[in-house]
Amino acid sequence: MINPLRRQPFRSRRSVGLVGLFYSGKTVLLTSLIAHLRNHDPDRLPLSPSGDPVELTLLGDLPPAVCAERFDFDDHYNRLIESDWPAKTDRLNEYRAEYVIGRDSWWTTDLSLVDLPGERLADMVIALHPDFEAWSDAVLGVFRNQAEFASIARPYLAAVEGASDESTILTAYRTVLATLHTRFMPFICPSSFVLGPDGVPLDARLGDDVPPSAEDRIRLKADRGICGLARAEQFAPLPPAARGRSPGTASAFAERYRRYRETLVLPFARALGRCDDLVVLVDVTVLLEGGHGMVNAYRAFLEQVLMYVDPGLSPGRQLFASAVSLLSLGLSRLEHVRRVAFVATKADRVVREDRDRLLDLLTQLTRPIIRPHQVRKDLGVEHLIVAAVRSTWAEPGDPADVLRYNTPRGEVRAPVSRLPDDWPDQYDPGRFRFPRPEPSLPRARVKVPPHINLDRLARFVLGLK
Ligand SMILES: Nc1nc2c(ncn2[C@@H]2O[C@H](COP(=O)(O)OP(=O)(O)OP(=O)(O)O)[C@@H](O)[C@H]2O)c(=O)[nH]1
Ligand SMILES: [Mg+2]
Repeated sequence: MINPLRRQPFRSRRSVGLVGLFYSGKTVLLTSLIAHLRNHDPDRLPLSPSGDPVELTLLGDLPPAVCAERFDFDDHYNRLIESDWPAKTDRLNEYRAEYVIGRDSWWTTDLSLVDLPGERLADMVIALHPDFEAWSDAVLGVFRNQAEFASIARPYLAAVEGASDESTILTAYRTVLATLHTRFMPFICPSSFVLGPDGVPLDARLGDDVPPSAEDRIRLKADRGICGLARAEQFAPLPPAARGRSPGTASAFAERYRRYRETLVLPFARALGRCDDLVVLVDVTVLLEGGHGMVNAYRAFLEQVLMYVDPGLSPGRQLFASAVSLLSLGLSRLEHVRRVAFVATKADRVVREDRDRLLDLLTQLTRPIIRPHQVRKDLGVEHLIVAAVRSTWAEPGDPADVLRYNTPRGEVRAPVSRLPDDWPDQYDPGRFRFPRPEPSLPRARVKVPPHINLDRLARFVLGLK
């Protein structure tokens, strides 16, 4: 867009999607980043790697363009100031604003940052498959091929072999999802099971009397969770033989699957696919705490996300992108992801001496998944470690495995696991432990949150070198 009456007559548009599992730190990252961008201090958030003081100026907030909901910055920031982390996200939302980078620029940047509930990412496998049959085969394939899933899914596969009635099949599938949820395995599809179509999380559906035994908890979750747009709209994956044996159930499931995909999945999947850049958050500390089953599940899920988004420009698409840009004098662009940053979040949960190891673990996990995209297409990839709100510290003389943080009740000294050089071959939940600090932020709004490497992420998001 060109406005000759303005000092900056040109406006460029950028949209960046934040993706990552629930609890991976997307909303905190966005809140801290926006606080820095709005109140930019080149000393605290250097935007030039060479150290030149590049200033960023906010011209004003804009209404969302990628989705309907506005990112509630004030609410999230106020909670952080009160030493409370932001509430979990229950729908797609967006922060959009116009900035000028530097003093003499002719350009403004219309920047959109898109946040989403992490649970919905597990539905990327639905976005990827327009047909219920293909989705069934893909999901059951993951269940069969991965040892962690296979034992959990076995009773379900046996149940579909022997039963043709809908209710038995759905109860058996919900039991699989309830077991995955209880074991913190992030491959719960459809995601409506853990985050209802109305945005109500499964935990809120369980009520106050959650049973202490894992089996009873699984039974309760299987009873309360919903696999579809509503109770009467549920579906579950069916193997080919079961589809042949019960065509009525298969076609009912296929119809409900189609409605679910169109209503709940495609709006956010398309929004992500149209972003210029993706920031993929990986909470390495939680993957270490959760055991090797969680890492395997995470890999399977990340593969599905990248398969749908298909980041990078193939030679054909690149040609098309250049033509679009040329014909519109560079003011319009092909809407497709061209760069991906993998970010290990919450870097303040590990000791300073382990930050290089954190980066190594992130790279080891994501490189094999992104490399096939990089080899075939023009795609920028970065790996970073970041703490959006650095909430821990160590004093000189502290043991090498201790971090301190503040709570309203006083200072805490917490033990911290040291990071391994490589992902261990096998490890159970509980072998690694990291502190869960409360956020400590300056209360004066002219101050900005303390961070680790947020400046590098800001450069990525703003498209600066
Ligand atoms: N120590 C530390 N903890 C953090 C940081 N960022 C996030 N956390 C922790 O991670 C939790 C989840 O962060 P969110 O930003 O809400 O996670 P999310 O990815 O938006 O999660 P969903 O909304 O459920 O998808 C917070 O409640 C904190 O406990 C950080 O920079 N440092
Ligand atoms: Mg969130």
